[in-house]
Amino acid sequence: MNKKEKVPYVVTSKSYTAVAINCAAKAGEWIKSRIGTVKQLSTKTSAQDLVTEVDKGAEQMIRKLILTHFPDHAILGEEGVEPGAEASMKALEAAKEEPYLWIVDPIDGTTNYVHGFPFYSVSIALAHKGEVIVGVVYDPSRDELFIAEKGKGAYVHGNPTLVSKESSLSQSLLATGFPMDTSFNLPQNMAGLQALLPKVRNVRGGGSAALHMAYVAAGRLSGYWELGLNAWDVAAGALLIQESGGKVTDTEGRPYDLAVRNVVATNGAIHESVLDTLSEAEATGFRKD
Ligand code: 2AM
Ligand code: CA
Repeated sequence: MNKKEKVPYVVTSKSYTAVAINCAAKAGEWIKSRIGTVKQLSTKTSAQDLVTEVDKGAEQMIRKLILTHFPDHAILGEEGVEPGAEASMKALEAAKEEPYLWIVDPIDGTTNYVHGFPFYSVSIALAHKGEVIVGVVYDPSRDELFIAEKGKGAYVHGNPTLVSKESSLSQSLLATGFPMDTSFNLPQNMAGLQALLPKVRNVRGGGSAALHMAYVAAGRLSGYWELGLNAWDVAAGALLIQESGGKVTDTEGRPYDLAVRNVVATNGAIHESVLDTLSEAEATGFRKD
């Protein structure tokens, strides 16, 4: 090698999980410090689909940090992909075979963030050949950091997380979301809500998929379902739930993988009941043709 050629400095011997935690904590603190200061509110696919300069700044911060430690890893971040379902699916298709792929949502729950409703999160996952091996969800409002490592369990505040024990829908507290796509996903999700609500204790719609999934992992929710999500909303939360003893599939019961957009995530015990109810209500979000 030419002696004068500049070789970028790479910090070695830092674990993937440590980097994920560092990124989530740093970005989360910065996001929180900027709450109420959003200057440029832009819309993506519709007037409801919001993005701010804070989303973009946080993603940049996370990208830089990841690449400082792992310059040859790939990164799929919400703000690096064109808006809309098709672009998301294409970006994932192109990236999912990468040996190491970081999947980043700098703010999951941007609408809440913009309104000062304290239920939003930073979601960071690392997939190895398509399988999620690290998942971190950070809630800056409560300073709660949820961490999962494949095969090693999941933790919040250093304590292991465990899904809840409810075994029937009538004892269950569920959460869902209200999709942006008003032509198909929204009416489908509303049909699911209509069918599930009378059977359960109640349903919450907090507005952050990743945080809802972290709550399922921690036993604060019995289950969660939503249609039309993206890989960055779900990847970290899925590992948290699996490592806490719960179950994550698509709405037709197929095992979770990075391409799953219609998600059912539960404590395991109520999983079949949720799937059956959605199926009976024809509310799985899969077109019949
Ligand atoms: P976001 O805040 O990162 O956009 C709430 O129902 C969930 O849906 C949130 O996790 C939110 O993530 C996500 N969401 C918001 N807009 C979306 C869109 N256009 N397509 C898919 N998911 C969306
Ligand atoms: Ca986001």
